[in-house]
Amino acid sequence: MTNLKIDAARLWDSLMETAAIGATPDGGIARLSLTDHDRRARDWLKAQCDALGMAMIVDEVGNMFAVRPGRRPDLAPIAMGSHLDTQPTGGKFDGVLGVLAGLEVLRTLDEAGFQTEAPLMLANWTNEEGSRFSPAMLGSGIWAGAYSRDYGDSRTDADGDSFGASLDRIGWRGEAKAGSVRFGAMFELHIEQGPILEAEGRQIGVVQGVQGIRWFDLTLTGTAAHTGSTPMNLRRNALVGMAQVIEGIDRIARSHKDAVGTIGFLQVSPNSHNVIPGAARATVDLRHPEDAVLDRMETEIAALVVEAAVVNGLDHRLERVSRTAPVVFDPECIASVRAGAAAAGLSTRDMISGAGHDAVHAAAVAPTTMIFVPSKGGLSHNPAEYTRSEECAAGAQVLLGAVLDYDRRKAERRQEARQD
Ligand code: HGY
Ligand code: MN
Ligand code: MN
Repeated sequence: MTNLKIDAARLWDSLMETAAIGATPDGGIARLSLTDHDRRARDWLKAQCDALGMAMIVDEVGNMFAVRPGRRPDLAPIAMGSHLDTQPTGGKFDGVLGVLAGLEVLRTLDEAGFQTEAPLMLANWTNEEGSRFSPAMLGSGIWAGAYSRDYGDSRTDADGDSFGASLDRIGWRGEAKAGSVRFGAMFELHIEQGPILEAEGRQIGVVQGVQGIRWFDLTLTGTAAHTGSTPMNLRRNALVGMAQVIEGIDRIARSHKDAVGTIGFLQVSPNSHNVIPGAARATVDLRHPEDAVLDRMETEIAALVVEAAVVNGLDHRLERVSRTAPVVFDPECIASVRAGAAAAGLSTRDMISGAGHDAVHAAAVAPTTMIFVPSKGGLSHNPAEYTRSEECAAGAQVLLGAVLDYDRRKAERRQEARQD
């Protein structure tokens, strides 16, 4: 392992510089996918990659891939990456740390004049959060073939604006076919977004995989009517039905060990003081490490929806919008993360990810793994999200070490194969 060291101050400066793009008064970031803020962050990243002389490939759903040549242009690149879009109540680190740590690795190698055998790649994936356009991890999902480009383009936000029109409006639809840009491995550094590393005083999470995730669109339809002149027994109140579903989903999730279930998005129509809600729309988010448990939860929730609809005289539609099975990351990539952490003298903890990441879809196509650093108070998707500078630097140092270790191991493997 080389004794190359990332520049912690430069990484922190880049984090704070990009945090200004879409900054909110409470110290967070609201940089929703395919908005002008997203465009400015993309423009910023491209300028940094241009300064390093890296060619940038952009695919037809806006995924960005910057390439640093290696000694062997014939080899598949080793990728690093994550996402620049945020939640509306986003923090300064979710996603962006993984992109900027990859940039810091490239800057460090460039300064040292160090060339890897395989090319290196830095990826920024479109629409990871899925807040403005559901589902989450949409750009990497289209790249991996989980969704079509047309499906992605058709997704609309709460105002009815489409993914496709928004991507064209910000001018970041590239020429490359989605999925045409390939890499040989991907390492994603990310904040843990949970309490474990901090609680156990461990510096690096060696991520083994990601739990299963399912999102559903739920619509309950009743009758909008006057709140003053409609007797209670004649109402078809969609919001009352939705309230019963919301409470029921929380109860069902609590009844399955290690499961989580949430309704985080709710639209009420017409949302007027003196009109009985005629329609209610929500997104259901279910997660668990085992698909079989998610199957059982899905069955229970479908029955819950029918019951709430019958009791309140409502029409109902429950549509599964996305489903990612539990993912197990690549053992060789994990071994390189361990080597990177050991070289940096950092304590580690094996864990699986509660949150979804683009690495979920990357893992379907190429050997992939993730590296976690602690989140203060386990908080994320909140303006108070925080990871200390030295923790960000530790993660970037492990990312550097892992990529170099992986490059070296692969070169040794090729050498051995030639000698056989
Ligand atoms: O939903 C997730 O887990 C990720 O933050 N998009
Ligand atoms: Mn993220
Ligand atoms: Mn997130």
